[in-house]
Order: sequence, then C-alpha cells, then structure tokens
Amino acid sequence: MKKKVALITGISGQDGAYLANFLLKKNYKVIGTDRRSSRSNLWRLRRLGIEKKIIFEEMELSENCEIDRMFKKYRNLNEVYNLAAQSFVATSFNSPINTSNITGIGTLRILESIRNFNPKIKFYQASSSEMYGKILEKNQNETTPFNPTSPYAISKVFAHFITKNYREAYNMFAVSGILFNHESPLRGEEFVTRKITLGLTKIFNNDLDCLELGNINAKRDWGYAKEYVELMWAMLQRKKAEDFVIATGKYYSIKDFIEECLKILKIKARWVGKGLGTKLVRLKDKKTIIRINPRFFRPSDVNLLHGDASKAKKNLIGNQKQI
Ligand code: GDR
Repeated sequence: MKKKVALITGISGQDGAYLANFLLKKNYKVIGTDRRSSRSNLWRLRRLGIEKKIIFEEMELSENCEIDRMFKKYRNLNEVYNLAAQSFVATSFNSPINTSNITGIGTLRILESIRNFNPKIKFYQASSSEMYGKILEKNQNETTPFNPTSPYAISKVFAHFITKNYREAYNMFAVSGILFNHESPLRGEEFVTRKITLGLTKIFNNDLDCLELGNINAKRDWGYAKEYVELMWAMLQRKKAEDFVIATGKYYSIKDFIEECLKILKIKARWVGKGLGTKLVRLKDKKTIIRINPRFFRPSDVNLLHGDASKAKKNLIGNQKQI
C-alpha cells in the first residue's frame, strides 16, 4: 500500500512530537514544519528517537508565499495537522497582534493554500478549551458557546470558525479538535504543570529555595498529550468531518496539583495566609517553598474548565487502535 503523507505544523512542540511518533508507527511519511527560530528546539523529537525520520521544512505561518511553496512542493499530501501557534496564553497579552497573525490568520493561510492546491487534503485544526473562557455552561461540549478571555483564545476562536467555514463552504474535510489541557514530560517549562514538577524537584534536591506562581485557584481538566494526539488522527479517519471535544471530565485546581506532587516527593508542608499572601511552608524547617508573585497573574484568567467528551467517547475513543 502507498505510504500516506502527513504534514505537521509545530513539529517541535509537545503535540507535534507525539503525533509524529504515532504517525511514523502507522507507517506515514511525516513532514514537519517549524518557524525558523525553533530549529534548535528539536529535543522532544530526539527524546522520542525520531528526529532523523522526519522531513523538516521551515514555514512561517505569517508568510502566505512560504505556505504556498510547501503545498506546491508536496502535492501528494493526505493530511495536514495544524499544531503551530503562539500557544502560551500569558504571552498573548503582550503580543496580541503576533498571536492573532500566527494562531488565527495563520490557520486561514493554510486553509487557503489547501483550497487552491489540493482541496482533497484532510485538515486538522488544534482548537482549545481556552475558547470557552469565562464559561457559559457548567460542562463544556461541542455546542457550548465560546466566551474567550485572552488574545490567544480569541485567535483560536477565529481559527475554529474559519475551519468550519471552509468545511461548509468548500466541502473540505476540515475539522477541529477542542482539546482541554494536556500535559506530559515533553510539556514546555513555561506551562504550569511542568513549572511545578520541575520547581518542586529542584526544591527537593536543594537546587531552589522557593517557587513563585500566579493564580493557584484556577481549575483545569488535564489529560495526557500522548493519548490525545491519537484522537487527532482518529478525527481525520472518519467518513464525516466533525469537531470533537477531548477532555477527561475531571478537574483539579493548581493547588490540588501541587499537593499531589508533594505526596510523590514526600514533602510535608502547610498552606498559610490568604490571597497574595498565600504561602506553602515546609514543616521540617519552616521554610517557604511556594509563594505568590502577581507577575504570574494574567490580566484576565480562565478560572474553571470542565470538559464533556461524551461525543468523542461514543464515536472516537477506541477506534484509533482499529482503523
Ligand atoms: P493554559 O495553561 O493557560 O490553561 O493553556 P497553563 O499551564 O499556562 O496555565 C494553567 C493555569 O495555571 C495558572 N497559573 C500559572 N500558569 C503558568 N503558566 N505559570 C504560573 O506560574 C502559574 N500560576 C498559576 C494560569 O493562570 C492558568 O489558569 C494551555 C496551553 O497549552 C494552551 O495553548 C492550550 O490551548 C490550553 O492549555 C488548552
């Protein structure tokens, strides 16, 4: 059988690396693109032992002509996974225009190239639970209205709807996976789970005195990235192009996450104080090991996300092994 060919934008990120690994195991030829500055950032692919199995290309999502060039060069593409984005929510408040250009309009640029060069290519868009923002329904599913609260989330809403528009207007197989937070050892260190696991490990090893965090009362529905990428692929193998929410259905606060880490490291500690004065004090030496720094608060944050993935459970989960 002829090898399928997939193009992954954002190949050097957590999801890009796991998805590439999964597709290579399925005997795909994988083309991975990244912006120029992240060339040296291939440690995840190296860690998975797949760096040499991927065809790398530079492609700036801000440059129409670079995207066109890619689709001219690889006319035999079967699937495109758009995982590239300015993906750190906090940064989007400082760089709202760049975030909109890459995360929002970048998606449209790819869809336009697909429409022009080969509308038969299947397209996956990485939509985000951040789009629900200040939530309008207790559990968020595919029909829950979006209420975004950051330039990042607003850009993702644009990308989400333009993907839907190309599906409906041009009959393209273009779908979005609305993924809730998903973590792993390959997660970037700026995201809260990695920041906490790395920070507490350093404290355990006496390499750090105190970890500073922002809003520790925020609650997230955290899943495992390695499992979630398989569902991206499963969405593109279906007969019907449809969007899916991917979530665990369970949520925890950042504080809960910290407490789980403390158990694993066998660090006994106690929360003291309130609000900005909240501190975590280690019992054995009364040292403050976590404190709040307002620098890590966002101008507006998403306080609670709680996904309802019933549609995916019914139609998608389990299928990724069989197809
Ligand atoms: P998020 O992930 O914004 O949900 O988006 P992140 O891990 O950055 O934040 C989660 C929550 O933790 C709070 N928080 C802190 N966050 C960071 N990064 N650093 C801190 O010191 C800190 N202290 C508290 C945040 O305020 C927030 O409430 C992630 C990204 O991967 C997006 O690209 C993706 O779309 C969504 O998940 C689904």
